[in-house]
Amino acid sequence: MGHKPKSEEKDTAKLANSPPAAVPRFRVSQGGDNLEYFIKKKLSVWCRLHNGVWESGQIQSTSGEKASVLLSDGSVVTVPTQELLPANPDILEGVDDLIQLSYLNEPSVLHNLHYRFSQDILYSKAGPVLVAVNPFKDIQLYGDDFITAYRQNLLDSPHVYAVADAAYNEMMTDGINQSIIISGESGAGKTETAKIAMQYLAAVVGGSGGIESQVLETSCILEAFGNAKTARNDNSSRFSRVVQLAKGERSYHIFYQLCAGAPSGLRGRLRLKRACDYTYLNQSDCLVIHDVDDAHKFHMLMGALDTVRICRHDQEQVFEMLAAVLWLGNISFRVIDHENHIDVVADEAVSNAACLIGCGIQDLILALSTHSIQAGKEKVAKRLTLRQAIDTRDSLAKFIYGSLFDWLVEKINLSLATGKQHTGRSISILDIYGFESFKRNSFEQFCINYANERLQQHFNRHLFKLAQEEYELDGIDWTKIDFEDNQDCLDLIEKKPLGLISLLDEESKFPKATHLTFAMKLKQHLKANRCFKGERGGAFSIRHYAGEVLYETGEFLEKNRDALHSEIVQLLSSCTACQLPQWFASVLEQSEKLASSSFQLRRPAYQKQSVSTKFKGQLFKLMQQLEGTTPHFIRCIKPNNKQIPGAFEKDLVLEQLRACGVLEVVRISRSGYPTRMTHQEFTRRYGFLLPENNACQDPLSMSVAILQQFGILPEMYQVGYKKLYFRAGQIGSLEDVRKQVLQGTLELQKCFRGHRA
Ligand code: AD9
Ligand code: MG
Repeated sequence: MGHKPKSEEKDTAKLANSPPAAVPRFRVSQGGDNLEYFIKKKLSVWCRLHNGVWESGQIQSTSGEKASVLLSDGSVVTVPTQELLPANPDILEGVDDLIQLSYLNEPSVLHNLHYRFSQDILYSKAGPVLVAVNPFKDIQLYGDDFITAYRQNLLDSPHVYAVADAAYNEMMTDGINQSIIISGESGAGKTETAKIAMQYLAAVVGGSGGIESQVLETSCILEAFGNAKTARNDNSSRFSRVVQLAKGERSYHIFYQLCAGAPSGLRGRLRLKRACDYTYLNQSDCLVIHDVDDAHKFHMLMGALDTVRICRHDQEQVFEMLAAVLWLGNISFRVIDHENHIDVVADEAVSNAACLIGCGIQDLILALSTHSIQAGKEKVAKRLTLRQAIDTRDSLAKFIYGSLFDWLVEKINLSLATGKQHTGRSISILDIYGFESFKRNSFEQFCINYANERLQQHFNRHLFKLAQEEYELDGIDWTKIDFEDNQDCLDLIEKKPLGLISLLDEESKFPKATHLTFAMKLKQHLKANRCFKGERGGAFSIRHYAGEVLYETGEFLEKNRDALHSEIVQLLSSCTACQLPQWFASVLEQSEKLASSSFQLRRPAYQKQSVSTKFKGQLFKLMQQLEGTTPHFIRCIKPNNKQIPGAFEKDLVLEQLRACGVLEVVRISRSGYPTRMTHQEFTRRYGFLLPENNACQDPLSMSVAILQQFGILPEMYQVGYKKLYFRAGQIGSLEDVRKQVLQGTLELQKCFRGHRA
């Protein structure tokens, strides 16, 4: 039975709200505070220097509030004592799981990851979370031998394979769907990690008829269509970058691959030119990626499309749509009056685009230059201004590309599903963009951070559930510890009718609205929420779980509207020559119908949902799917911004550990009982410290005897059926006594007198 001091419940609850300091409360240090204990024992500490960097060292002396510390490089510094934190004993150097550390302060966590990284150990655990640090070089950690070793439990060090294996086993034994949720910032290694997990799963389920290679080939296809070169990653997973690029970045790989690698027959049919001839591609002065052969990649892609059984006819249609997008980008406009109204320049760009989409040239010209509005019973065509025409053209291009991507994913899924025996169980791998905070943040960052906020809630709730379940199973009375839920922030964004998205939608529909009226509206309605702050110049900030982010409202309204005129949708549905445009239009119409019926509103035909509302809907759907799964979390960390091997920038890593919730996991563990040991393990290690007559008891009673003998404060531990649970830091001090006794510097008798005092 659980050994329970009387006042325990109250104490636990109280302590939970203010996590105990990560310094030993061991009574050996009686008569002095904890720092004195550290000084007396000349224990290692972390010492924060002027530049904010933590260095390890040994306290030499103190005077008042200052301590002089001998650093590992031999120099001695004098720092305020509040700049010191306890360091972990040597036996804990480079542990597999950060939670095993006696002191879970930031420098200790960082040091542990760095220590491992410097030995090419990329993976560590933070409790149930796998932390992966990107090496930016090939490390021999993957492939068949490793897969077999993890499959047969010959290896148990943290690895993506171990996570995938756990997911697979749980799916098979519990029959519950699984998910592997991978997050981290751009270039941190999410997509590579997802591929490594897929590689493992494909190998494990392989043998059932070629599915292995098919699954792996899909990532080649999805990468070609979904990835692009950015400033931070040559192979970044991106969305919506068809029409506008920053200098030095590229659009989706597939465009360059097509231009470079299409065989001559196909080139002719697509009226294809070189990448540098297309405005959508040449605007950023970046057409090639170092060490990448686009033509070769195109041939690989065609092979992959064959492998996943996309028929040649469909492949041809895909390429037609890609070429149509490129030609759309070359369509130009001529201003014809001083109100900036335009005509479409009738050149090869329009005729080629029309031909590839499968509509009449005049129909395309009309759709790009006019917009009909209802005037009484009549429809009147109104000429577009230059800005409107460019927006219309670009949204058509984006719409075609976006729909093409969706279509392709659906096709691949169908193809993989045909002819396979279905167990109805699945493992989903989610490669999701991490939290972002730049100098200037706009609508995209808002959407990304909103998604991360939702996932963080999922993460927190799951983590707490896990921790609690374990305590309860072991008979521990564990008063729920308080944790900072981010519901307030989600309410700020999602609530109807007065949440950020609703207000944004409302303002987006209002023709005279500007970013300033939008900012005013936000201030007016949201100022009561503690996560919101109206800022100057039409900006606002949100207090996210990972930090405060300042958003500029500048392009929020335009980006949220992303309007597609009804003319364009009609044009696409009238394309009888090709199947894809019609399919795109019909999907849009259906989703609009669904949206209007679910809101029980009658909307005018084809009025698209706003981007943020659509995003919210997709996020809800995703969360719903995830709720039904057992999640496994992988947090990817980028050790430097230059994509170079070996460099580990502590500040950068620390920032990410905070942003992706790893430090939060650590914090949560600190407020609970992070150190666990079975009674057997505990008595084996510390049993010899007891007087002999105690030694014959059962392990549980012996554990209790040891704890009492050493006067460990009752609020610092709990006794379960199987295990002992310690607050952070407790084992460190027991370890210290053990070491001293073993070294003969502390006599057993003295040690007891000291403890019983
Ligand atoms: V983005 O948000 O899509 O821009 P990711 O997906 O997080 O980003 P990605 O997986 O593409 O990053 O990794 C970036 C680069 O890091 C890769 O191209 C590799 O060169 C490198 N990388 C990542 N993980 C590993 C690894 N386990 N081993 C070796 C790696 N190199
Ligand atoms: Mg990626």
